[in-house]
Amino acid sequence: MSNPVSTTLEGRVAVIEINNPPVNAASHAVREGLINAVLDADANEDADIIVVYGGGSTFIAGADIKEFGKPPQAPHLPNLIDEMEGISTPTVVALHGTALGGGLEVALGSHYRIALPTAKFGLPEVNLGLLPGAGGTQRLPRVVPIAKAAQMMTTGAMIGAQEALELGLVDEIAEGSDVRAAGIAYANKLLSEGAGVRPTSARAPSPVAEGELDAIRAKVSKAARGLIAPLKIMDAIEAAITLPFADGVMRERALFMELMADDQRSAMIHAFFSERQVGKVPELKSGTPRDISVMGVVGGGTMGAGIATSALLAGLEVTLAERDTDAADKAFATVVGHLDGALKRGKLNQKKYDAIVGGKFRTTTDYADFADVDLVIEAVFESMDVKKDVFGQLDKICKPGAILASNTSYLDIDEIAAMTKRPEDVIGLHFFSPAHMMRLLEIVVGDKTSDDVVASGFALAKKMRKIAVRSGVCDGFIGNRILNTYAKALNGAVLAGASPYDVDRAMENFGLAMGLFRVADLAGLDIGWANRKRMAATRDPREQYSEFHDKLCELGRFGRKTGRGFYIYGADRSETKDQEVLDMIAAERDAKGIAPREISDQEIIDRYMAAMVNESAKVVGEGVALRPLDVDITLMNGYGFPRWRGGPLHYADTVGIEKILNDIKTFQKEDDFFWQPAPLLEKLAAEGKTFSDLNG
Ligand code: T1G
Repeated sequence: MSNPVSTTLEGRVAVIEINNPPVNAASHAVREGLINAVLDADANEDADIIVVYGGGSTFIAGADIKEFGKPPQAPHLPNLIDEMEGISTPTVVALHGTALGGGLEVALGSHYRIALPTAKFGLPEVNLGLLPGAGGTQRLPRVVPIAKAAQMMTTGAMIGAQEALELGLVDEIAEGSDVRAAGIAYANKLLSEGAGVRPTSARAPSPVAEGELDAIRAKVSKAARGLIAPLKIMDAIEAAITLPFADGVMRERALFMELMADDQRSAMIHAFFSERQVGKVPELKSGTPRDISVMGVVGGGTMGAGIATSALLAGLEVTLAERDTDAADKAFATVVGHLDGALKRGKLNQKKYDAIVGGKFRTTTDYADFADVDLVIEAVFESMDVKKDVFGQLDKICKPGAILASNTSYLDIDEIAAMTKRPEDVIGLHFFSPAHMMRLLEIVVGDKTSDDVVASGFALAKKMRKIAVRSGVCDGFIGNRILNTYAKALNGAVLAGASPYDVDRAMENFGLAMGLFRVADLAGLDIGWANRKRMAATRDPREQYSEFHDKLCELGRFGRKTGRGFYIYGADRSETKDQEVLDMIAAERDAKGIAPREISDQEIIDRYMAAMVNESAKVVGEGVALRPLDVDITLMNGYGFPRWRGGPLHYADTVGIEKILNDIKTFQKEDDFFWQPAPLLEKLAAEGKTFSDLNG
C-alpha cells in the first residue's frame, strides 16, 4: 500500500498532508506515515515549524474503526501523539471537516491549532462503546473546562469552530476554505512571533470546584441507562484531575482496554457500520432517482404535519391537503409550531424559516393542487378503504412520473397500488412518530414498484436525514410485525403471572427507555385496538388472545391522552400503577383457568428476546428484510432497542442462537401455536452459523 502521508517544504515550513479517503481515518498506514513524516521534519534543519493537515474533505475523523477487534499494529496512536508532542520543532494542525476521536487527539497533541470556520470537533468514542484512548481524556481537560470536557466525551456531541475558539480548543479561525494555505500562513505568523513548542500535557488540568465532578458523574450515570463507557470516561477524567499526566494516560489505557473487551463495544460498532450498510440496496445499482423538490402531503394529523415539517427542513416545497379549511389551518399551525422549535434548537435559520412560512409551505383543501408535485404521500386514517379512495384520486390528478407514497404502518402496499394505473410508481414510506424527530424510515417496496422509485425513496431519505431501511410487503412490514409478536409474548407472560409493571421494569432494566405498556399508553391504546379489530376476522382460533387490552379500551382508557391506561396519569405528570388493571388481568386468568405463577425479570426478557429474534428470523428468512442488520437498525432506531446491545439479531449472536432456540422450545410446551421456531433460526443453529454471517 502506498504511503498516505506526504511532506513538502514551503519556505521554513514542513507541510505534512494525510490522504486516506474518505475520512482520513488513522489507519496503520496513516500512523506509520505520520510518525515518520513528523520525525523526519523535526530532524530537517530547513524546517523551523511543521504543519499537519488532511487532504480531501476532512482532517482525521478518528482511529480506523475497521481495525478494532483485530491485533493492534504499531505505531499505536497514543505513542504517535506523545512523540509528536515531545519533538523540539513546533507543530501546527490545520483543521477542516470533522476532527473527531483520534483526529482531535492528534490535534490536542500538537502545539498549535488553527481551523476553518466550518470545521467541527468531537470525541464520539462513547458512541462506539469506547472512550478517547489516545490521550484525549487527559489532554482535553487541560484545554477546556472540566464540565465541557465531560459533556463532549460522555455525549460524543460535536462543537463548531467558533465555540472551539471561545473554549481555547483552537487558537485561531482562518478565513476562506483553503486549509493548507491557512496552515502555512499561521505557521509563518507563529515563526515571526518566535513561538516555540507548547505541549498540552505540560498544562495543569482545568480547575474543578468542590463536588463538581460528583455532580457531573451523577448526571452522566443517570443518562447512561446501561451504557458503561460514559462512567469509564468519568473515571478517566478524575484521573486527569488527580494524577500526573503520565499516570493519567496509563489509567486511560487500562479503562480503554476494559471497554475494548466489552460486548457493548462490538454491539455499538455493529450499529455504526450497519447504519451505513443498510442504505446499500440492490435497486440503487439499477435504479435512477427522480428529482424530488416539490412534495404533496395528504392529511395534516400528527404524522402528516411531522412529515411536512421534515420535508421542509430538508429544503423541499410542501403542499399539505386537508378535508376543510379549519383542519388545514390547524395543520398549518402545527407545522409552524414544529418549525419554531427547530428555530429555537438552531436546526433552522431565520432566513429559511421566513422562506418556508412565507410560501414554500402551503395548505389546501383541493387535491388538484397536487397536479405538479414530484411526490405525494398520504398520511390519512389507517383504513384500507380510505387509502384506496385517496390513491384512486391521486392517480387521476398527479403528473406522469410523480411518485405516489403511503405512510401506512401495516397495510398491503400492493393492494393500495392496484387502485392506480401506475403501480410501478407506488411505494410505502413509513415514517415514525414524531416524523420530524425520529430518524427511521421504512421504505416498503411493492411487487411492481420500479427500481427508479425505490432509488428515489432512498435519495429522499438521505435528503431528509433519515436512516432508511428497505422492507418487503407483509402486515406491519419489519418493525410493527416484530413488535406485534413480542407484544403477544409479553401479554402471554402477563397472563401467566407477571404484571404489566413487572414487564416494564424488566425491559427498562434491559436498557429500553420505556417498557411495552408505558409505550402503549404514550402512543394511545386505541391505535392497537383498531389494529386488533382489523385483524379479528382473520385471527387463527388457536392463538391465545389476551383480552385485557380490549377491556381497557372499552372503558375509554386509551393511556396518557385520556389520563388513564395501564397507568394512571396525574395532572402533576405523576404516573401510578392501577390496581384495576391488575384486577382485570386476574379476572381474565380466572376465566381462562390460569393459575398465575412467579415470573422472574430474566424470564420476561427471555420471552421478549425469543419472540423478537424468532420473528426477526422469519422476516429475514422470507426476504422481507434484506439482511439481519436491517432488522437491528429498525429496532434500534424505531422501537427503542438499546444501541449498546446492537439490535436483536446481534444480541442473538452474542448470547448464542442455541440459547434462543432452547428458550423457544421451552415456551413451546405451553403454547405450541405461537412458539414455532423460525426455519432460518434452526438452519443457522444446525450449521453453527450466526446472523452476522448473513450480513455480507
Ligand atoms: N474508521 C473507518 N471507517 C470510517 C470511519 C472511521 N473512523 N469513519 C467513517 N468511516 C467510513 C464509513 O463507514 C463510510 O464507509 C465512509 O467512511 C463514509 O462515512 C483512539 C478509539 C466522519 C462524520 O467515531 O462519524 O478514534 O459505507 O457515510 O456521513 O480515541 O463517518 O462508504 O464504506 O459516515 O460524511 C472515532 C466516525 C473513532 C467518527 C462522516 N471517530 N465517523 O460522515 O460519511 S474511535 C468516529 C463519523 C477513535 C481513539 C478512538 C462519520 C463522519 P462506506 P459516512 P458522512
